[in-house]
Amino acid sequence: MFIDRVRIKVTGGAGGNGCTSFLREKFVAQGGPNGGNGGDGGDVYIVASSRLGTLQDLRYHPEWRGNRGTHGMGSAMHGKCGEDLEIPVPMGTVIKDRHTEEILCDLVEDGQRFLAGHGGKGGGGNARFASGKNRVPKFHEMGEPGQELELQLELKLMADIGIVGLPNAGKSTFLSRVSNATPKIADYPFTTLTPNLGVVSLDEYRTLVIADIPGIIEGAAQGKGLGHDFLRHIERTKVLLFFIDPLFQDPRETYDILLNELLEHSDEFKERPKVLVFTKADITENKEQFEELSQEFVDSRLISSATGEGVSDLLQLLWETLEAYNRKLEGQEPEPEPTVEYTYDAPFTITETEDGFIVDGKKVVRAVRMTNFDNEEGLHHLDIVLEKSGLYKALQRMGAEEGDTIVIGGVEMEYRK
Ligand SMILES: Nc1nc2c(ncn2[C@@H]2O[C@H](COP(=O)(O)OP(=O)(O)OP(=O)(O)O)[C@@H](O)[C@H]2O)c(=O)[nH]1
Ligand SMILES: [Mg+2]
Repeated sequence: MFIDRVRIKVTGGAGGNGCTSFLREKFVAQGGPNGGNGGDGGDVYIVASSRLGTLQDLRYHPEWRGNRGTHGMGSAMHGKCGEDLEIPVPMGTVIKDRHTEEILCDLVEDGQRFLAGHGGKGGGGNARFASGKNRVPKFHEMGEPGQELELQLELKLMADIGIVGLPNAGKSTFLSRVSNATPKIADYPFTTLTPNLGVVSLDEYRTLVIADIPGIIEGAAQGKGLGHDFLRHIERTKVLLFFIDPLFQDPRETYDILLNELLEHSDEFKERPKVLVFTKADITENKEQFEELSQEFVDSRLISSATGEGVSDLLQLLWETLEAYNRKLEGQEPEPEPTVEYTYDAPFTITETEDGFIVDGKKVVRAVRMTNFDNEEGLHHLDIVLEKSGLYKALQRMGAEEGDTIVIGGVEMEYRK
């Protein structure tokens, strides 16, 4: 199976800054605060689209930044929110955290969305902070920076059809005949060492993706030969295509071995539609044997990749089998969640360091990032927010001392009791 893999960095749009301003009118000596709020930054979504087939485009565009909100202005004018941004990816894209490798989302359906970069909140203007205690606040909040995520996107190209057979059955030869793939072919076992994928065009509108894996031998499910590692690759294929060279050994025995190994690997293979094909029809003995075998295996086929005999009929049969199976699956699959959100919502976490503490947590980090540190009143406001969040109490319990360094959202502060 081929894996397409790219790394991208997504940053939500930054919120706009709030504004500090006061009403100025004739005959009014000092008017009230009227600074507007900044607009929220736009979110960034990763969206599955049936129009895309690979992750190639993202290779040339690894950084995505959301639209920022505009700043608030005087006369209580609020900033505009940034518009959301969409990153299109093919269906089947798995989104992982680049550092922890945790799977955050599996985008399966057309239009399914993953919120990868929350936009930052717009900062409050000074009008918002007017209260009985402080009628003329002379500070505003800064816009919150957007959430940043470094992601790894992986696309497993899923094959519709998986070919299983003993070594030398003629799997790779078939794939090279019907598709664009160019696997290695030779008359010794285990010519194929890694899976090959080929795309077969039946006509303008119908394509099949076929996977050819290394030959399977008896005991493969326990790790014999090479096939074992690759059984999991055909787990995700929808139709199993058995290839048997009748000349090699008793075909009934071969069929039992192949089926057994599959079932030992996973029960799921039981329900999977299977197509049985005898190969190398151009060899006279094979043709003779098939006359007898076809009585026993009534739905089996005989083909020759050398002469092309039976090949297009087989492709047609594979197409029909696949379509029937897809129809059956459609009735069974539950609707996926339309949007999955990445959240980091613990109130806060505190990690002790050599000279103090590192604090993480959405609310407190946001409050710090939105503070204008040049403004005395702004600092006082932050102090109140942190106090209310319970952070100071928690730090106290953890034994914080006067002068300790507290790092919140990358900003260093000194702890005072
Ligand atoms: N006469 C004849 N020989 C064939 C045909 N298909 C494949 N062969 C030969 O059979 C041998 C094995 O073919 P491969 O396609 O490499 O077989 P495979 O199943 O991929 O084998 P592994 O990769 O080792 O599992 C080669 O020598 C092919 O030329 C056919 O239709 N007719
Ligand atoms: Mg091969």
